[in-house]
Amino acid sequence: MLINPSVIYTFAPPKTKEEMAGNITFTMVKPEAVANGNTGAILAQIEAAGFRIVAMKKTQLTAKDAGTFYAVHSERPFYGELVDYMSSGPIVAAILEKDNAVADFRTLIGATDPSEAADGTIRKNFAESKAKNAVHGSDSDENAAIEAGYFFSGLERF
Ligand code: IDP
Ligand code: MG
Repeated sequence: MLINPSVIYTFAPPKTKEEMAGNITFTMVKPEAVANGNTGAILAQIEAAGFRIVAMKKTQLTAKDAGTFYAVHSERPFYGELVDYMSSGPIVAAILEKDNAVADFRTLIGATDPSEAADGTIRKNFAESKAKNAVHGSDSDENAAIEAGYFFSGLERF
């Protein structure tokens, strides 16, 4: 595409039509699942369920990063434990695309507490505990867009 001088360009990440339609969600494979060698099996289950990986990276959160990401939980009693845990080792972050992505991904991962998660869900298969529960999944289209933007620029989305 040629640069059009009559258009004002910004560096805001461009939204794909799938994002505009709310068809993305954001996930992390959490530290214990990465450390236990379950990243590949979890990603395979995600792809087998029909999600397309739009962006992905392995990184490690600082306590500040984790605190910002989970700021909505800052008044909860488990916040300190959550921040320590989520910054304790590498995670794998990804943007996922599918029709009805947020709700379908929540179904795929299962309940927060793996003892309450349905059979076959990712948390039932891989989580260690309510805190170390293998994966994150966005809880709304709005938060999916915010979380995806926290980790990935427009240049990292394909
Ligand atoms: P979610 O991940 O299923 O959306 P949230 O209630 O949003 O669950 O909590 C965020 C994360 O905080 C959970 O995935 C889990 O890692 C941790 N967490 C939630 N509740 C507890 C708890 O009661 N004890 C310890 N950790 C918790
Ligand atoms: Mg949540």
